[in-house]
Amino acid sequence: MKQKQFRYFFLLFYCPFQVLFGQDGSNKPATPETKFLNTGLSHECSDKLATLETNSLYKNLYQLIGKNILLGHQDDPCYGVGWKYIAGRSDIRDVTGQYPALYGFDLGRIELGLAYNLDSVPFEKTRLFIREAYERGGVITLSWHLNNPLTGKTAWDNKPGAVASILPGGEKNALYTIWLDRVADFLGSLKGKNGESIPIILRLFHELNGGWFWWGKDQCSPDEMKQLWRYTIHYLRNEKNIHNLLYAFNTDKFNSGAEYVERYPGDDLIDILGFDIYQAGALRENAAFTGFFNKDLDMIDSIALSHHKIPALTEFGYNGVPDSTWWTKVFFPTITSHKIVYALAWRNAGIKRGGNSEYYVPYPGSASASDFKKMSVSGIILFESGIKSKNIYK
Ligand code: BMA
Repeated sequence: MKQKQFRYFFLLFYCPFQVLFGQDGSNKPATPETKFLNTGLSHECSDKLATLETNSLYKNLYQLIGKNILLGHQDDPCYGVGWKYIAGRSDIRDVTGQYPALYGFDLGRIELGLAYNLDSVPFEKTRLFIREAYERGGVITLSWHLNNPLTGKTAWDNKPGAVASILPGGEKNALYTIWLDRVADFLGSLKGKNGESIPIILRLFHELNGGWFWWGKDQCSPDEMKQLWRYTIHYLRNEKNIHNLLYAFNTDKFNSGAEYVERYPGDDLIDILGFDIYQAGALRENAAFTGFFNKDLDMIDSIALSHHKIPALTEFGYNGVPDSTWWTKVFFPTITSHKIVYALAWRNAGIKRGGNSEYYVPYPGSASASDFKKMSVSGIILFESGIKSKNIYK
């Protein structure tokens, strides 16, 4: 590295690293939470029958609180801007030389017994990509944009009544149970080289404080939502014997702790507490976004730690990332001053039907590509090699 470049690198990363994280690279201040973290409590995940690898994933993620953040990307090996299903390809890898540390995929439409998900990704490919990601030491999270069981339309068909209809006694309970059987079949089929189940972070009923999905806040009562969580997890755990899951609860952006926990089903069910946020609409400008983002991160840190759970940024994005220094000026300083252990960027759909484009991580030549690459060498945010070195399943 040339002298000038090194100085720039030093100023950009080492100095903020020192300020934010201290000499030992830890950003844990000596708070009561920190003491709690060191007591050895809370190192078991919520499923008392979780597989060894699943429990290790939980313990190891817990240990990363305040130290590292796994950078994730939805559908990363499936497609990117201008390409689809090219072996070994990933927009994150094209820009940084490395795959992300965390991979998101979606199960939407698996409930119907279809071979493709709602974004046309074949489930066979998802299974293969999950296995490859796991072999590389990466972490996998699945969301589920399941259709509306009452109307048969999409997840965004938000007429009230669907949640009540699938609870025990409801007219669609039997149908929902078949849907869970199909999810369980898929989850149970995810095996590593030695036949062990691959641990998955299952993120159900996401953004439930919004009104856009059929499971949203205007479509059911808090009690109905809690019952649905309880029914679903009980069924997967106890009826289907699925024990390779950590469960993530997540809202959209939120205004208060009370709003956050209103539909929270309980510490015996959940492992990870997160929220989703996008730089868009009223939060389009960096200052507005950063203000809201900081406030929600502060709250998620304290809610998660008081429940002895793992805090995470379960989805984020700034479509197209038009600000060429957004990663190092906005994203990096904000997330590294908090305790989240992972951040999942949403999918690089590219140019969509109708001409709009959608992508949340850069591809080579896009506006924020070189800034993202700079961020990738901080050592704090983990990519492929960083997560591999953590041996997260051991
Ligand atoms: C949305 C968009 C949609 C996609 C959906 C589920 O945010 O990316 O195009 O179908 O997520 O992945």
